[in-house]
Amino acid sequence: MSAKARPRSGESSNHRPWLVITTLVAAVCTALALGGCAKGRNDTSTTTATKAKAASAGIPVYQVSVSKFTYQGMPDTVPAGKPFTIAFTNKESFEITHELVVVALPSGKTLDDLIADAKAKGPDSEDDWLHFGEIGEVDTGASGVGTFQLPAGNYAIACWQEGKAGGGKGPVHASIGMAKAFTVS
Ligand SMILES: [Cu+2]
Repeated sequence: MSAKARPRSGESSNHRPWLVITTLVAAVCTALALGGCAKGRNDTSTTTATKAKAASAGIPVYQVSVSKFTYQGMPDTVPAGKPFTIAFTNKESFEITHELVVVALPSGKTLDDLIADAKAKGPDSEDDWLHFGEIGEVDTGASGVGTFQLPAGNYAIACWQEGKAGGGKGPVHASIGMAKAFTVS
C-alpha cells in the first residue's frame, strides 16, 4: 500500500518491503488535521483496533512519535526474526507530512552516513538504502501503523519527506536529523 500511496521512481519490486509480514495503515484524523483525510487512506481501522489485534497476537507494539522533526519512542534494540508493530504518530504543532521508512545500515555505514547522503542528494538519497518497509505519509495529528519482522543487523528509521513548516518544500527531513538508528538482535 505504501507503493500506491507514494510511488517513487527507481524503486523496483524487490526493493519493496518483502520482509514485512503485514502492514496496516490507519489514518486517525482529528479536528485539527485540516483536510487531513483527503489523501485517500482506504483503511479505516483505528490505531486502537490495530494495537488490540497486535497485542492479542503477542506482538509488541512500540509507540513512536515525531515532533520538531525528531523521532521519539523508537527502542534502541528490537528482537530479531520476530514481528513487532510500530504505531507512528505525527505530533507536530504545525501541518506537515512525515513518514517512517525502515532501512538497513549495511556493514561500515552509520546513521551519520545516511544523514550526510540526505544532505548531499536530497530525496534521491532514499534509493541508496535497502528498504524493509515503511509507514507512509502521516499528516499532523494522524497515526500510521506497520508490522515488521527483521533479520539481525543494523537499521535506521528515517523520513525523506520535504515539506517545511508553513508550507512549501525544504530540506529532506532525514538531512535535518529525522533519522534514528536501531539494532535488531
Ligand atoms: Cu518528516
